[in-house]
Amino acid sequence: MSKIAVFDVLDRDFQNNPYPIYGELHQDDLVYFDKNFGAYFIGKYADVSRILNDPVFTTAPLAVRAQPVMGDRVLAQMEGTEHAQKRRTVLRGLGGSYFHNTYAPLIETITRQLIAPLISRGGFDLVRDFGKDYAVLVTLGILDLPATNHRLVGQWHAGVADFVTRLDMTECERRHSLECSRHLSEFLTPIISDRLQTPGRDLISLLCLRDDNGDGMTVSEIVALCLNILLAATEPADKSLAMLFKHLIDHPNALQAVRQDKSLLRGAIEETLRLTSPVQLIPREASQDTEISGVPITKGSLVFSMIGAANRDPSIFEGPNLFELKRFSPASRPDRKRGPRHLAFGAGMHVCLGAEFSLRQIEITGSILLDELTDLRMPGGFQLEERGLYTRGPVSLPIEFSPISTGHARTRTSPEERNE
Ligand code: 2IO
Repeated sequence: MSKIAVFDVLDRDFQNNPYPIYGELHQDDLVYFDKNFGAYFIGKYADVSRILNDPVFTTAPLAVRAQPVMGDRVLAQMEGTEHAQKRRTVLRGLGGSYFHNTYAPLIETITRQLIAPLISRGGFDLVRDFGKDYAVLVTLGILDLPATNHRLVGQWHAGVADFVTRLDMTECERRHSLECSRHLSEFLTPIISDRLQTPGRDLISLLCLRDDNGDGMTVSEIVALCLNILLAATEPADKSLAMLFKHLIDHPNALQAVRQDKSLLRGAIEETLRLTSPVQLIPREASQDTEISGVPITKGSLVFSMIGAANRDPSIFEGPNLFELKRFSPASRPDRKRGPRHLAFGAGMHVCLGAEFSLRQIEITGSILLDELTDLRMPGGFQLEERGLYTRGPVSLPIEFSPISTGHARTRTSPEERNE
């Protein structure tokens, strides 16, 4: 049976570096309880995996945490046929031939256009100079939205993301977030109305389709799903990309191996997501009295699954605090078997539907950056500062490299042009 331990999620040391506290949780088999939030924080892999798979734990907390800035329900709040249908629609719009024909070239173009002016500098900040713009531009591309004011959209996104993910919002900050949400929905509404009239082949148009009876989603439901996609696609992208490069630069052998064999990149991304999960928490509510590892949990309790902690559970992952390039490459594992899955994308019926998309996205961009930036390093003495309890990532990642003399980032990507 686990022991309950007092926990202050806002504690400065924990915010600066949660990993030692996750270590104590595993070592002493603890269930954390934060009195101020009246919430449990659960970090054992087996418990987290059960919570995310057990219908006793509902997504009810999203009604207060997300719905006010989303304007309507997000996918994770839905169940049954409604959930299955809408999830299928979004998945269809993200995958299959769409990815190959539309998104892959788009991601490549955005990546090349953004690094083109940075390459000759011999160094830039992978978060501030690249990642933030990159994350918003790819998301706007997914929704086929105009990129003209992408910095402004980025600011609105940040306001909305704060509302969903910050645990210490002041009244004034909450008002600002609601304001950002209003701006975003004013940006989206006329575009959605247009696509309801004359649908194209983009993801928003798929959401606008009606069934044989002429029934479909309302504008407010479509706006909410677009905001859901906007947040879910933008928020983790720059964080995952920057941490991938941080880990690779910290592990020169891994960096060298990935450069030589690009098929290792996918495993490197998965290992990055495990070790430094861009989403660290998933909130749930107990819909009836239950227990977690023997600790009684009463109906109505708020329970945070600490997926970032579960991903470092030593009973599941050997050397859990180490970056192990080949941990998720079955072909290169000694037993050639697939090891345990990480929980960075969640689990159960609400498991991230953008998982495959995001892996391919970071794979495309990571591969281009590796090709264009040789002799990668971070400035001497650089100290990584990560921020965020719910979503977490570096505020800055300065990188230096030797500008390559032969060739430079191409911004032309059409096959005709490439075969010139
Ligand atoms: C938008 C938190 C970035 C989701 C969320 C309220 C619902 C859901 C998640 C992820 C990541 C975001 N929750 N995506 O944790 O859609």
